[in-house]
Amino acid sequence: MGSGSSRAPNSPTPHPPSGPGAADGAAAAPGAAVATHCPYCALQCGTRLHPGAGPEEPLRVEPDAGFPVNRGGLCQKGWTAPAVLRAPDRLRTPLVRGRDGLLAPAGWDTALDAVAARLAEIRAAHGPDAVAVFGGGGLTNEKAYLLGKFARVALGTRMIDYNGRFCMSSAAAAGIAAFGLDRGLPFPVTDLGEADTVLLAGANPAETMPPLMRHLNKAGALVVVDPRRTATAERAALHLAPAPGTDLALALGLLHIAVTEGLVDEEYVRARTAGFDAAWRHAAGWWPERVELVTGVPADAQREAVRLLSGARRAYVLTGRGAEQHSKGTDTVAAFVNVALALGLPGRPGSGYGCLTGQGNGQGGREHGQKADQLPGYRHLTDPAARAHVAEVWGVAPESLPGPGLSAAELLDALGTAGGPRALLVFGSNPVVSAPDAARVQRRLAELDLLVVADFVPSETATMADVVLPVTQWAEEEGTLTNLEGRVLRRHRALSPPEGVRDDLAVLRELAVRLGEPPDRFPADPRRVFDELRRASRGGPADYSGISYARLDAGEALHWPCPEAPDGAAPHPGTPRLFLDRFAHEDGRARFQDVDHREPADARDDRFPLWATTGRQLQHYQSGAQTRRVPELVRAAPEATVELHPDTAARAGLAEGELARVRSARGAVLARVRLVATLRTDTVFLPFHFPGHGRANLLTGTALDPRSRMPEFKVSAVRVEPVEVLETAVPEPAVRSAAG
Ligand SMILES: Nc1nc2c(c(=O)[nH]1)N[C@H]1C(S)=C(S)[C@@H](COP(=O)(O)OP(=O)(O)OC[C@H]3O[C@@H](n4cnc5c(=O)[nH]c(N)nc54)[C@H](O)[C@@H]3O)O[C@H]1N2
Ligand SMILES: Nc1nc2c(c(=O)[nH]1)N[C@H]1C(S)=C(S)[C@@H](COP(=O)(O)OP(=O)(O)OC[C@H]3O[C@@H](n4cnc5c(=O)[nH]c(N)nc54)[C@H](O)[C@@H]3O)O[C@H]1N2
Ligand code: SF4
Ligand SMILES: [Mo]
Repeated sequence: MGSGSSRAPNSPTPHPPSGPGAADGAAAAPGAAVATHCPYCALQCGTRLHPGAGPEEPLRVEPDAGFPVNRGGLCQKGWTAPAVLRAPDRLRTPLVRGRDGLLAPAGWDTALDAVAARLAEIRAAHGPDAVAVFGGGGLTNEKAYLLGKFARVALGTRMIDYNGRFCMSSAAAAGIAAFGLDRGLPFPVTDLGEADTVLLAGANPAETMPPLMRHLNKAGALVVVDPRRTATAERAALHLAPAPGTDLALALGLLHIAVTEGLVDEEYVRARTAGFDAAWRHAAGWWPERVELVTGVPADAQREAVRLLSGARRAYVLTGRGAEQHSKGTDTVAAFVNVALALGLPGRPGSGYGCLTGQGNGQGGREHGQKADQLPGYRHLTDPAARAHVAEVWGVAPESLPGPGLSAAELLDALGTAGGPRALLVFGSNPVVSAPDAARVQRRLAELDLLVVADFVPSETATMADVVLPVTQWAEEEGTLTNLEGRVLRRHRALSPPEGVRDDLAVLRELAVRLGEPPDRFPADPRRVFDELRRASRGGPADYSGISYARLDAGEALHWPCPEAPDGAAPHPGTPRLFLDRFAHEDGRARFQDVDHREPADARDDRFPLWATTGRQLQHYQSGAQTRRVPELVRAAPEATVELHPDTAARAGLAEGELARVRSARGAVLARVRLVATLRTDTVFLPFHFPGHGRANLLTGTALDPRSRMPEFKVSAVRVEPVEVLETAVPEPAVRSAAG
């Protein structure tokens, strides 16, 4: 991997000097490199794509040395991303399920007419909420915005949510409660390199955001909180390995130590916060030895963590999915934020709290209205002023906008049930693999009258659909994404899409027009959609009104909020660092939150004596729909695995490389045993990137966080057992039959 080796020695080129023709949406001149960004995670590493002179020539991607987030680095997924553009099974024509139950190629008009007609029928028979929409945090800002508008205006449904609910929603809820605003990192990534101490709670960036490690390696001490000794933990000055689901107790304990050892920044707490006393009431009961009993983290290690943070001139507390994906994820993040507040970190230059947002547009995707309770600009759907503003931009009556609907897991679980949605449109997610209790989700999808999936590969969800719509990929389209530090970035078109493929914006427009919307209301040109998004976001918490394609193409680094400047005034420079003077609550103060520890939804017993936790490995991205189509990545990580301590494996009668069955109260997974001597003996780990019987989500449950509605991906009670080879030939779970 090119860790910096490909950095041009003395040419920090501005990013992005748009490729030829890029700005007007035409494909670049043959062979010319185009500046764009990696299609995968929220780091949004800057890249240059060399399209090659013809369709037979290899596509080559290289890191952009001038982009500060990755500075010439890329991970293995980024280097190999072009392979998905030419995946042999790439979708190139719409597919419609026929009377014989099989998906068959169809023309665009046939497919779109059929979808629109079925949607209209279902709506007429069962009301607008019978049609649901499921979006994704990988969609550009323009797509996420238009998808939300499509649901609220063209369909008139309350039922829209997206996979970000499964991602950073607990951190978002805790951040809004604490600071009055949710921007994953309220400071640029590069600030992290100046830190003396960084505490990472439940994040493994050495595998999930490798170029971020360049910044973290420059920092002083890393403190890693993870039940596993991950590649990130290997680089830490201190590794705390709590049992899965016990971070809340640990964070309460850290606050306890800060208070009892006199390390609280009292001046800061007095001047900039509220609610300390209520938070302390609970933390007072979490002395280090009690925390050790619950978490397994030695009392001395807890004290050392607090000393490393409080003794630092500049320090950060960061959370990842390991702390957040719990039925108490919001309270867990709140407890870590409480620690950061007690030590006076948030809103101080060179210090702070942040959440490492995950998906390519995980930040922008949560701001522009594909969320159940939200309107563009991170506005709230129940706020009358927000409804009036957005309705005016959309040219509809505020009363016509539906209210909030169900959250992602609840929405999926309602599909096809009495009174639940009868049709679902999926844009940018593969819930058959990635949703909790996946077998149940699969059964619900099979109950629908109509499932429509827009994708560029036949994902596990697409292969269940009645209609599949083939769409463009990153290198074939224009748009914007907002990375984990709230910086808005341009995606540039470098290639013409294959014939027969349309982009998501065009698909939404075509469907809206067929549902009777005026064509002007659903522009398909990304620049026009972005200009409308700017107006819709104006005055909201995530204000993009001062951002334009022209400013971004000129290489400006614009972090929201970036309001439009009054006539004649200099353009707003954007806001790389938030909260330096005040937090976003009306009184300017941050809030300590009053939280206490509680147990996970599952309990261990004789039948299920182990904790299973789930997450990621370096080579694969999410449900694997994309990376399982890259030969180099598949060779390195071909199949589902389960990490076990050698003693745990021995007790179960399993050895390295054997096939294990991991079973929870929901279902069972087949996975290859990997022995990991540094793992806790009460914990096993499965990546969730694999399909079929290898799906980690056959184990997970639908217990939800009461505030964020986040499922409990990170703790399930399981047992592990050997599998006789013959037994593995069980049939795959049911697929859909003919269209209804
Ligand atoms: N290679 C790769 N990179 C990715 C992605 C990918 O799929 N693959 N996806 C992107 C996305 S969308 C996201 S959200 C990010 C996620 O990035 P991360 O948050 O870094 O990823 P995870 O592996 O889900 O979880 C991080 C760690 O949490 C630990 N963990 C499990 N349970 C607990 C617990 O109870 N407490 C604590 N403290 N830790 C626990 C796991 O052992 C794991 O090492 O990655 C992004 N980058
Ligand atoms: N057990 C367990 N489950 C988890 C997690 C975990 O840690 N453990 N993590 C959760 C998290 S953090 C996340 S973010 C989710 C992610 O899980 P998913 O939502 O399934 O994410 P992806 O696999 O990225 O699926 C995106 C799909 O949309 C397609 N796609 C990509 N870009 C576009 C586009 O622009 N338009 C359209 N129409 N399609 C597109 C891709 O080809 C792919 O099929 O998984 C969650 N599930
Ligand atoms: S770290 Fe993320 S954005 Fe960067 S190359 Fe890897 S997957 Fe792409
Ligand atoms: Mo995510």
